[in-house]
Amino acid sequence: MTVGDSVKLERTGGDFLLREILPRRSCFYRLAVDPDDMRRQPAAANFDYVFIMQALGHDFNVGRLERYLAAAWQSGGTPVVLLTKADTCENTAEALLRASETAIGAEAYAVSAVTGEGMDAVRRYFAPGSTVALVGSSGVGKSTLVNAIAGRHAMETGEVRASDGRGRHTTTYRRMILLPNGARVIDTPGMRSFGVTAAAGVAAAFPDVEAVMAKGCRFRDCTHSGEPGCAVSEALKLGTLTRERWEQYKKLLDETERIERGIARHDMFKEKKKERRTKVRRSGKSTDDEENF
Ligand SMILES: Nc1nc2c(ncn2[C@@H]2O[C@H](COP(=O)(O)OP(=O)(O)O)[C@@H](O)[C@H]2O)c(=O)[nH]1
Ligand SMILES: [Mg+2]
Ligand SMILES: [Zn+2]
Repeated sequence: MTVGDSVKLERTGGDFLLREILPRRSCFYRLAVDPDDMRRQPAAANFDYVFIMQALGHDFNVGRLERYLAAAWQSGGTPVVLLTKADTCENTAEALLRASETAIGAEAYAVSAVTGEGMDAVRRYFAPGSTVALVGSSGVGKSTLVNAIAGRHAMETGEVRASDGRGRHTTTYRRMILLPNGARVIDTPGMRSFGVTAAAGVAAAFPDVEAVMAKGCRFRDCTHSGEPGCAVSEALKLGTLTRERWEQYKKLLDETERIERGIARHDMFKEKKKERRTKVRRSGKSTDDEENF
């Protein structure tokens, strides 16, 4: 279960029992990579838009933007790119152009919570009944944006730490905010790892490359590395596809396939582990033994 989920509850006496997580109309996944686990982990569900947020300056990164875009297109929501902290950047136009070129089919804006730049455009996404999920690294201004949109201090911002004598810990906070007009916003905590976990997302993030591939190469098993009649080579020569986009597409697809294989391997491993436990249980050994697997 994740933030934004709708669930079916059943009343049992004074308690409620979670019966079912209702089907999600959209879901943004991150990649959980523990030493002994690798899986898709839902980070937010049932939103209409995904705001991919990067701070102008050091945080702005095209490669990371592409990864977020692939994951966002795959989520079922509509990606929107926000370059935040425009007030701190001398040349927002250049970065905005780069972002727009990268995010084909998505809107991109430079915004500032300090000067209010771009905020009118952002507000339009918060129509009554609409849900927006915010994704991006820690510190890019997600919570600040929520507060600006909500017009009140709904989220803690900055270094969200408090001390209560038992050491520092992150303050707990609500992650889905209902705005007065009925729009909702989901604030996700900064993601250290996220992953594009299906090739479909990569295809959606690179419609320019997909269009070239759709033309078809002379050989059905073309590797696009210099064969005659290759649509990709031709597009690269004509300049209708840039070398950078093509290289990034291949890289991301490669990475995605590796992740998919990794998840499949871990799934198989978990399945085998379960089978072994079942066998142990059948053979009547004590449950203590199960812990050894
Ligand atoms: N200059 C400037 N600082 C901002 C802006 N938005 C957020 N910040 C600051 O960036 C820091 C991190 O913001 P926060 O909203 O907590 O980021 P989050 O981790 O993505 O939720 C805070 O100190 C904010 O005051 C902005 O538009 N301009
Ligand atoms: Mg925050
Ligand atoms: Zn080819």
